Amino acid sequence: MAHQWRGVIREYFDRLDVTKDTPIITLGEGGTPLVEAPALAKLVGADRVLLKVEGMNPTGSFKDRGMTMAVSKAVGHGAKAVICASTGNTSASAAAYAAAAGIKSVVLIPEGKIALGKLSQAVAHKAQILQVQGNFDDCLILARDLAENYAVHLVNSVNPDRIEGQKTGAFEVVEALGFAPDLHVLPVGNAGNYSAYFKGYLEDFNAGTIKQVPKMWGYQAEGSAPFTVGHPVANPETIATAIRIGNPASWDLAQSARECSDGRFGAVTDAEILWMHRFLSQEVGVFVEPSSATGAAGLFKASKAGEVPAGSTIVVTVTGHGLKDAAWALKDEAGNQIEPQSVSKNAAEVAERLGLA
Ligand code: AN7
Repeated sequence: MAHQWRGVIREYFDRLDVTKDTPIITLGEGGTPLVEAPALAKLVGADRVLLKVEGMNPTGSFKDRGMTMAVSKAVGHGAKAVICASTGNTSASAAAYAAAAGIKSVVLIPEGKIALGKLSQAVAHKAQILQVQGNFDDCLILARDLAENYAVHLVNSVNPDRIEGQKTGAFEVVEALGFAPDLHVLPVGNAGNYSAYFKGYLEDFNAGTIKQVPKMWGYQAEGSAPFTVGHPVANPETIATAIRIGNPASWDLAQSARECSDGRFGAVTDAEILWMHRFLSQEVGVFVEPSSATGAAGLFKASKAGEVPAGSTIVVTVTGHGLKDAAWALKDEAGNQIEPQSVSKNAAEVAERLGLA
């Protein structure tokens, strides 16, 4: 019988901050595919580009790697409720893991700014959901305040258990490739995942498993790019709602990861994000949410500036599933709604319409 993946805590038990007494709340997260993307490699002039497809996690995003840790530890501490601020994916994940643990979840979301797929998940898993009249950064301040003063356990990535779980993404990349990539590229919001991958690679480096840590390249949306402007942004704006974050919670961790890895931060426009979102669907066969295309869009932008080293092996984390925010796929390049044509049941007519006749 094929080996059943047991979730990141059991698979990486010795490399995580857990003990035999930690209850393990898992939905089988991790073990996601590293998919060869020759069309993207050709586009950017690299030897190999591989996508770490995090949409294959149980709730459809990378957040599950951190949430299994955060909720397991919360339950271990006796928590009866967890709370998070979220642009959508964290709330979907927190709600699902809280359901699995038999505890309550509270989610604070920016009013009107989360994708429908993600909201439906939080509702389905019976989270207590409040839309806050403010943006994500306001929601996080509120969540921290409530967790400090009331009996709810914070599961945002300011909780180190989240970063700890998410570092397993790097372990899996190294195991799948047998070495570290030259570059690791990913979208950045709070910069928790960027920091987590670096931590994972650094641990592999310190263990002697890899000879060097990849250069970490993180990309934000231009209207929401505190790392490229060098300070928090008060009113972040982008169609990539998952990364509509002006004051990244992991600012210091991310800056040190960038320095230690000789990496970079950059920004791309919403148009560049949507172009890459379509390219990944149409040319690579991987359907991601727009925010998740931000890393690949940044890589393409860098390649046009001649900044992608020839012969390199590049891993790009695509963070969330396309069905999370499906409305974008149903628009054409001009922004018009796409609707399948209606036809009769006559084969000759259908063939004609398809251009087969
Ligand atoms: C698809 O769900 O912050 O840089 O509240 O959903 O670790 O914040 C989501 C972030 C990238 C950015 N891609 O990761 C939330 C939230 C997707 C995301 C990011 C998010 P970080």
